[in-house]
Amino acid sequence: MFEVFKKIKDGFVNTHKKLWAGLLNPFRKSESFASETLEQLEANLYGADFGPEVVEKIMQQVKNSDPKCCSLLQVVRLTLEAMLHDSEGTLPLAIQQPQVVLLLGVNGVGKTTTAAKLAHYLQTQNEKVLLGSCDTFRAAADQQLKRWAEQLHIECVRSHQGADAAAVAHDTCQAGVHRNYNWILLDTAGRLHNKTHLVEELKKIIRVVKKFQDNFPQHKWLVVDGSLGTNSITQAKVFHEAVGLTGMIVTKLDGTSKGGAIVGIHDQLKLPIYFIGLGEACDDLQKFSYASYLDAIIGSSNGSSTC
Ligand SMILES: Nc1nc2c(ncn2[C@@H]2O[C@H](COP(=O)(O)OP(=O)(O)OP(=O)(O)O)[C@@H](O)[C@H]2O)c(=O)[nH]1
Ligand SMILES: [Mg+2]
Repeated sequence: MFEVFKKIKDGFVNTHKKLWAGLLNPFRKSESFASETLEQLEANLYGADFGPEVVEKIMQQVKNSDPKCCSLLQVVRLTLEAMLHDSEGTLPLAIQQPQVVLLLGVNGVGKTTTAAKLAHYLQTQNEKVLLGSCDTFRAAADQQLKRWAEQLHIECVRSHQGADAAAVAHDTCQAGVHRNYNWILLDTAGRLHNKTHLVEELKKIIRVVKKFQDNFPQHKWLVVDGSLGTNSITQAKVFHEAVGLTGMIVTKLDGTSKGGAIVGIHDQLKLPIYFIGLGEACDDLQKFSYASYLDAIIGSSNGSSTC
């Protein structure tokens, strides 16, 4: 447990620095918050990429709070806790029905790597996992997932370059259902959210998968590159409108100074965050816990209840 938190803390160290730079003793209660302190906090919040709406909400709370009762750090933490209380996705583990996950998102955000990491995570939870390589667009994509699957000893349904992605999704579900897999993870080709015909392809995959069972795919998760910060909100909205997303995975948060984007993205989309990616290795995927995230970027919650 300690190791897991260390990884999260290390991953968000730059966000932590960005958030508290130039703010002296943000954990101390005082007579009043100096105007320079408020200006610095606001600049830092923008720097850590919380996004304008979240910054506005935090600044409002700070201005409405009593500095004699609450330190700056406590107000920020409590405000973010309230915004994130419903942000954690819960995985339905150890259940009868196969769970189909469609991983989608724009090019290079980390879908294929995340499919492998997620498969590895589920294996550690004693779940039986099948991968489907529905990125038939690039030959290299299929090879990438094949390598991961071999390394992790996980079965992977594949086809050839140029094959119909929906047909691969179909074959994967067929194999998964007949052979009693618990999880069927479908990696898809990166596509720009504004390229309508590519988004149509995604809809076709969903239609085909639905034929197996009406509630397939139960999970349509957008993979978002966390290092791009709140810039990802626009693409996320387009995908959400097109396919009705059920959750998100935010990748590449290791080393980013834009870790505040997690709050900004969740605030705008209200989608649960299932996992965060903190590196390129198969065990660099962590279940999203808002408490651990806030511990990493702000500090422990000790004393916040006195506010
Ligand atoms: N540092 C870091 N790198 C990551 C993370 N997740 C993925 N990557 C790297 O990001 C690059 C792109 O990852 P892919 O998994 O190929 O991304 P993709 O979305 O499948 O890409 P396309 O299929 O081309 O759309 C690779 O070099 C990965 O190793 C992460 O959490 N942290
Ligand atoms: Mg890929």
